[in-house]
Amino acid sequence: MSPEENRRVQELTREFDAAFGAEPEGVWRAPGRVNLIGEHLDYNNGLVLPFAIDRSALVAIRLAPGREEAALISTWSDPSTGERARAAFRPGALEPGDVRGWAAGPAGVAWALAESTGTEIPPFELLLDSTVPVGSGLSSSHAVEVAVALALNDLIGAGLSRRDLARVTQRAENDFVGAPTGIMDQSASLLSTAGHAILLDCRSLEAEYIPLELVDAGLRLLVVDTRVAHSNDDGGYAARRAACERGAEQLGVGSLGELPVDADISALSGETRRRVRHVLSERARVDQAVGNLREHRWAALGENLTASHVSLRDDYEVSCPELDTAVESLLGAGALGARMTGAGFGGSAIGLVREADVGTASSAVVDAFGERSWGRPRVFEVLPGPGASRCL
Ligand code: GAF
Repeated sequence: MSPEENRRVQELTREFDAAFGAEPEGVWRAPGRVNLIGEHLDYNNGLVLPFAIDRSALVAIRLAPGREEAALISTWSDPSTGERARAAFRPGALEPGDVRGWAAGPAGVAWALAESTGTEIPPFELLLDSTVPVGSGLSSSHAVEVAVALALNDLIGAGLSRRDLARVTQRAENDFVGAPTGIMDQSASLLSTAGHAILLDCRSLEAEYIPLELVDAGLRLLVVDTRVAHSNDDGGYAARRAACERGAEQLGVGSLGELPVDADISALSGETRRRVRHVLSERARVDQAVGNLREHRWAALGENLTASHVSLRDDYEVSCPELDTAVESLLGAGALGARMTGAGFGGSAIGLVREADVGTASSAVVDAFGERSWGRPRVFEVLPGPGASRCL
């Protein structure tokens, strides 16, 4: 845990005591993620290459069986007002759709954990804080769900493994929150190790750890949070997923992951063909990127990232003007490569930038947004951090 996280844990514990009149039973942290490459491949049974970032959700929790309802407080959902958001629900009587907004994730996890283990979840008191910007495409909501899942798993003694917990949090997202997401984000948060990207097989959840030795090579990964809020439950994500399923069916396979990357897709047409073309070309780029990363071929890795963006923009059609402008500005300022990361439709872009170019690249993006009268983007560096853990 970093000194900064340590400070946040102490502060959260103090605030928990002030809010609930008792110490928490523990504090758990779960990081957000950046996906280096392999976008929209998880629900197509492909390989993805994310890493946990050095920004995290923290939850302090205490089981409180004497209460009628779980009581939740968040310092995170609306940092602009500085006000604490509050929510309450009965963990033993939850049905999908019952809880909306920021508390839907924690409620969904309680529901999915109970459904998966047959254990009744007692009411609890929870205080949440996060440094993963909300709606930034850096897996802010998955980080919260993973922290809550780890905490409840420990506190009720469910004994689920990290891979089981990834499936529980996916169930919470899919069946309770109503977002038809894949399994990459929670797996990255649960399975990452510091200093590495994780080459994750999204069907088996087998992971291979690839050292991400950017800093030694004089490189940095910049994140541009466009502040165009993105959401995975507003139809665009589900439509992409449906197009992939349609394409697989028309090509006579159960999933696009079963096809060779050079499969003949001429039987497909229009939108379905473009979506499938992205999935196959992205799978090939993941293989190339892993080779380039292992061999420290940084320029070639940069080209993989930029080609991924072009495919997401033109074939998968999940980019937006702000993401395209971020990518073009980064490249114009000398980035080796840049792409949107995450689902798209807003959220964040990343750039692989030489250390000496960090200032110029950041200013180029901010200036480009200013010229278009868009809100100021948040630009910051990320490092590959450790996966989720108990910190108290
Ligand atoms: C979102 C989803 F939550 C992931 O499962 C994944 O599909 C990603 O978009 C796109 O690669 O983050």
